[in-house]
Amino acid sequence: MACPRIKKPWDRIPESEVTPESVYINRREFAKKLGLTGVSLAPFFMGRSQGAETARSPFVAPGTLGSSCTGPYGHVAEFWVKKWAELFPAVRNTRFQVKRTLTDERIFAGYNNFYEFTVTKQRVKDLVEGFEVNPWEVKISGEVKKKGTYDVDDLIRMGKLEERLYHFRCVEAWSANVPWSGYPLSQLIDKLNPSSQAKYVRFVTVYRPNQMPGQKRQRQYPWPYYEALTMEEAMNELALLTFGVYGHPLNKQNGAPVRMVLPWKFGFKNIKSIVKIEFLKRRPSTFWSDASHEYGFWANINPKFDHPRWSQATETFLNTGERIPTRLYNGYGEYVAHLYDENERQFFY
Ligand SMILES: Nc1nc2c(c(=O)[nH]1)N[C@H]1C(S)=C(S)[C@@H](COP(=O)(O)O)O[C@H]1N2
Ligand SMILES: [Mo]
Repeated sequence: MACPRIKKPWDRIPESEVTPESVYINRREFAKKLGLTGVSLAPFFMGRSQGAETARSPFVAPGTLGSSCTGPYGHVAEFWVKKWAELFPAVRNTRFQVKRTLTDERIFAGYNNFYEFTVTKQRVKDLVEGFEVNPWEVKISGEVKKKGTYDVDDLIRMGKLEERLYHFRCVEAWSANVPWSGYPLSQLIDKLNPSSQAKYVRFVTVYRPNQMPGQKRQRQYPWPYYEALTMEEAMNELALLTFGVYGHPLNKQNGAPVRMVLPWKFGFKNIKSIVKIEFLKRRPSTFWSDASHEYGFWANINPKFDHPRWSQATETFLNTGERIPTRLYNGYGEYVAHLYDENERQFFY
């Protein structure tokens, strides 16, 4: 069965927003810069034929890489590509702009934190192939009127899908500019009608050790992955319930079929492959704060407070390899600064 053709999202990005560097990446320069920062270069350049590397533009539309819509970088679930053909690509909300270029999808989708599969970022894309993302249901429970089990196909239609360019920042001090497709979580919450008792929202990732080798092998972690937000954070307009990336349904390695994107918080709050959303009276713990004292509940990005293992003053931009300054709340202070005290270390780890 042929793959539906996916419109390349960068077709829709106005010239003025994309610098020429994004169209042609000087790989050697990029490698050198990354090398200097201590990030391994291997992920981006290995495992592909050298000939193809030089011949092909760095942008490759998912779905053009292989016969089953799965390419080396774009493990898109064909089922959702077809089912959601009329929803993608979503119209871009131009209120959200990023500095610099968009990160090449082949880079962003080839360098993943998804510990359910492996801790080796460049290997996640290879291990997700057997991960089944349809059918997919999300259970809504707790202090909320419309409890129940929702098919993700119903969930995606409960809000108005849009595309947003967000700056994405991992606590490991790398960052990317990514076009996500989703709708504000607040649109779903409004429809679900939580009670006045609901003060926190908790999310849980799927538990499938047979499809997720890391859940079997890394027994030190409290699987399945779980995260949480205050109700105020969940209702903030930046909090995006996300179903797509680069103009198509999410790649499996990016958290298909549904994940959270919270651009003012470190990457680890951006929970992937969600199967449960709970409304709670009391603050629950989170996967990373239970796994390690190095991480806390808030995890807001702030260049002033260093993580025990990574300085947060600067970050490596995954596209050009540039070292760039980290911005308070990742540059989203106008939306979230009123929620926290930027001088309190507790808000950052
Ligand atoms: N379920 C789950 N969600 C997760 C993770 C994970 O290991 N498991 N890693 C987090 C971390 S540390 C980061 S940086 C981002 C990475 O998202 P990406 O691979 O789409 O860039 O996902 C976050 N969400
Ligand atoms: Mo991360």
